[in-house]
Formats: sequence, C-alpha cells, structure tokens
Amino acid sequence: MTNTAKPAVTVLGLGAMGTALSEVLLAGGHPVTVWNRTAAKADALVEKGAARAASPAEAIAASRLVIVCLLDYPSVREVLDSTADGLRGRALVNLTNGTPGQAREFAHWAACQGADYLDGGIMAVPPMIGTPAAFVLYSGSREVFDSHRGALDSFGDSIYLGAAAGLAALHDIALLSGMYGMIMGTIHAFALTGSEGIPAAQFAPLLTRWLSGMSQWPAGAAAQIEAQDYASGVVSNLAMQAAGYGNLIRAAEEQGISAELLAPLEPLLRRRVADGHGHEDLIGMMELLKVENA
Ligand code: FVH
Repeated sequence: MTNTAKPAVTVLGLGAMGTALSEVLLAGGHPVTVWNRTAAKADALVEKGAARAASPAEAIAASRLVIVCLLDYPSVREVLDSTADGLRGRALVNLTNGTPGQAREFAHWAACQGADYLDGGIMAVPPMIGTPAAFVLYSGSREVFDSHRGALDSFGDSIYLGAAAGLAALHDIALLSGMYGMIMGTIHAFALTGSEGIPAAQFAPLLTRWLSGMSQWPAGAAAQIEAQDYASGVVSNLAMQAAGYGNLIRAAEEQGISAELLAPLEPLLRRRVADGHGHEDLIGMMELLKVENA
C-alpha cells in the first residue's frame, strides 16, 4: 500500500504572509506546526488544525521542513540564533524578504548549523497564495527544492533559479524595483488628475489600459540589451522623450503637485542626450546606472 500522508511542515512567523502560507499547507493536508512571537496570531490556524508550538525550538523539532517568513533578516536571526542546535539535518526554507548579500550570509550561517538551506522570494500578496497568479523564486539547495516540491508548490508556481543562494533575492528585488517604479508613477498620476477634481475611479481604467499597452516594453528592451544595440529600430527616440519628460515636471508645478517622485529621471535623460545618445532608445539609460559611468 502506498503512503499518501503529506509531509509535516513547520512555519515560523504568522504575519499576513506566514498565515497565508500555513493556511494553504493545512488545506493541502500537511500536518502544520506554527510558531509566532505574538502567540494569539496562531489561534485561527489552530482552530483549522495546526499545532501550536510554545517556542521556535519546539516548532523546529516538529518537522524536517522548516519555513521561515518573518519581517526581515534581523528578526530571522533573532528567532533562530537561540535554536541553532535544532537546525541540524533540517531543510530550512527562508521566504523573508532581503538583499542578495543577506541571503548569502544567512546561507553560510545555516550551513554552519548543519541545515540544508533554500532561499525564497514570494512574488504574491497574501490573498494570491495558493492561486495560479502566485509564483515563488528559489535558490540554494536543489536537494531541498526537489524533496519538498509538493509543499512548496502549494504556495504557487515554484521557480528554481540556481544553487547560488543570493539569486532568488536578486530577482525578487529586481521585480520589486520594477513594481515600485510603476507604483511611483501611479501615485503621481492620481495626484495630478486629483488636482483637477477628476475622480480616481474615473481615471483608473485609463491608467490600467495605458500601462497594459506598455507591458511588452521589457521584452523589447531585453532584446536591445542582448544585442548591445540601442540605436536600431528606434520608434521613440531619447531626445524626444527628454523634451516630453520636461513637460511632466512642468505640469506638476502648474497643478501645484510635487514632482519629487518623477524628478530623479530628468537629469539622467538630459545627460544621456548630452552624451550623444539622443537618437537611441530609452533602455540605453541603463548604461548611466553602471557605477563606472555614474
Ligand atoms: N505581505 C506582502 O504583501 C508581502 C508579499 C511578498 C513577501 N513579503 C515578505 O514576507 C515577509 C513577511 O511579511 P508579512 O506580510 O507576513 O509581514 P507582517 O504581517 O508585518 O508580519 C511580520 C512577522 O514578523 C514577525 N516579527 C517581526 N519582528 C520580529 C522579531 N524581532 N522577532 C520575532 N518575530 C518578529 C511578526 O511577529 P509578531 O509582530 O506577530 O509578533 C510577524 O510574524 C516579509 O519579509 C515581507 O517583505 C510580504
């Protein structure tokens, strides 16, 4: 007879995300042990069948797979430092947001404790967990990724990026950088239209339509980067865009709106044009971000 029992999982951290992760694991039939600094946050999960651990050490002892989802790396170390002995032989999956450097340093620490370490970056907000829209980036131990794929796949599409521990964080931070660029523009756009009393709900569909139309821009930019050619097939040249961008700043001033979210790009546009790249595409601006060119 085949054993169809799902493997046990421990979750450390029951903020909005740790709770969502625990819920889908429980719904998928995994025995789940949870721990959180503020113990009351485990109440609803315990009602749904989770086991409450009284300490991180007790939680870690309960399962071979230990998932950590805390605020930041300092809180991860605060929680795990006192329980380091218990990590030997455990598969430690850290889904806490951090930098590639923090991930590399923590991978080294985890290896010193005898844990197999997999770093992760969650590309979803809590309500998306367990839906097809969610994906999670992983790097580090391939063995942990393969052995615990069933549990990891409950969160969303699992994407393994390689053995170097910092890779997941690098991709996560790059994707968040793109997102915050869009969010900064969106905040500014609502402030600008709001300055004329235009209802946000009226403007939102137009903004969504425009941003959706622009959503293929990264693919075209990637092709130009790969070809190391910013000058072929240009349809919206940089000099034209630099002139137009000045209007974004002036319009904000006219409408009594701060341009501080938009302002940093303008001097870079002008510098790239002054350097003789006005005929090229916008993605060539990337060259200015390389430290040797800054
Ligand atoms: N929520 C989101 O939209 C994003 C989506 C992408 C991934 N992020 C990252 O996930 C990590 C956890 O985020 P979260 O949404 O669960 O955050 P909170 O709801 O604020 O919960 C924070 C948990 O961390 C615990 N905690 C904080 N400091 C300590 C500490 N010094 N010692 C022990 N635990 C600590 C906190 O405990 P408590 O306040 O309930 O006692 C929560 O469990 C995060 O890296 C996101 O960037 C989420």
